[in-house]
Amino acid sequence: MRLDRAELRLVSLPLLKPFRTSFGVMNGKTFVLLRLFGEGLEGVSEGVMDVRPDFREETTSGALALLQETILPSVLGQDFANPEHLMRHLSGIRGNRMALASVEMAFWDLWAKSLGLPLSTVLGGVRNEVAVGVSLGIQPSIEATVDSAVRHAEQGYKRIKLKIQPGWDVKMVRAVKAALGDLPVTVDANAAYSLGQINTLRELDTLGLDYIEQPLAWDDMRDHAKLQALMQTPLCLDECITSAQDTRKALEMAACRLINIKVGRVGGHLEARRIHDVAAAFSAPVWCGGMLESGIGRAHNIHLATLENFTKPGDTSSSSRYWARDIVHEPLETSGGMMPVPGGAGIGVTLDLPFLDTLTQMKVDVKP
Ligand code: OSB
Ligand code: MG
Repeated sequence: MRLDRAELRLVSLPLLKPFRTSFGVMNGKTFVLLRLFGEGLEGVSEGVMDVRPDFREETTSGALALLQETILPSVLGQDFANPEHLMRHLSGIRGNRMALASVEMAFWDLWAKSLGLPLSTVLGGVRNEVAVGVSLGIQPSIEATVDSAVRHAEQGYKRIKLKIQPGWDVKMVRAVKAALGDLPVTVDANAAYSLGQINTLRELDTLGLDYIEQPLAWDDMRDHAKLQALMQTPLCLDECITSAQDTRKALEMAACRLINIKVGRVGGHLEARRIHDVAAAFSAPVWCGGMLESGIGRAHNIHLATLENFTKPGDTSSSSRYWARDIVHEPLETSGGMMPVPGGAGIGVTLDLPFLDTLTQMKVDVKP
């Protein structure tokens, strides 16, 4: 597959409702959209870096510059036999896995289209729909949280994940658990606690949660290992994991018992699949996380989640939860807690270009 040219955009899509986590409030999603052209076809990806480096360290502005000035010029005009070949070519680039994932994922879409196959098939997926849960942001009150959790449970979501932070945890989680009965409930702290708050963490341990996601610092596996040794409830790492090597180390030191895989966080589908394989070798389940993606990133996530060891419900819930109108034509909607894998070649969704143009803050064409 020869890569002819690329188009980079910075896109802003307003959320229907603000999404609050321990690190801040999001009123919309501003993301890097990459269109990669070759052999008369087009592959598309969505970056998961944020405007502020408050989840991990990469930013939209930093990634745009790196993609435009360094990564894209080094691959355009070149021929790559497959995604492995492309990533070997880029292997000298340290870190910056969100920026690398943008190119890698757009290439997979392009390559799957050239083969005339759905991305899930090319990745080795084993199902045509994936189980999903929902991630609920921090609400103004416990009543509002219980209400929202019950409404989403009624829609069939297979697990409810609650965002927590110090002062918004045990009491709220207890109320939601009481309202939901047997439905799996999890919490995600986005790194808001430290071992100094062990008393609260021990209380969370008594609530029958399915797992606790990233309670401690974004870059600290060691303290997670200390905490896991004190807790019955499995820990799940998100921010800490950017590679298969990270995954091996985390599971070897028992810093967690399962992994949230976000393809955009770990450098693309190849690395996501390696993480999936390493976790399987440790008998650790994985599930597919989300970063409030538009239909492009969401479609990539859904295809990835068809791999065998994605045995826990993911975060790729219906697009209509997030957006009044998505940037792709095809609806990505769940029914009974299942998200169908978009059919057709590649990621199986197509850009609504006139609508996308109205959301585009910046656009640049990159040529060899
Ligand atoms: O930690 O999983 C996270 C959203 C933005 C940034 C980080 C996270 C999240 C979510 C929402 O939990 C997942 C989604 O609905 O896409
Ligand atoms: Mg998380």
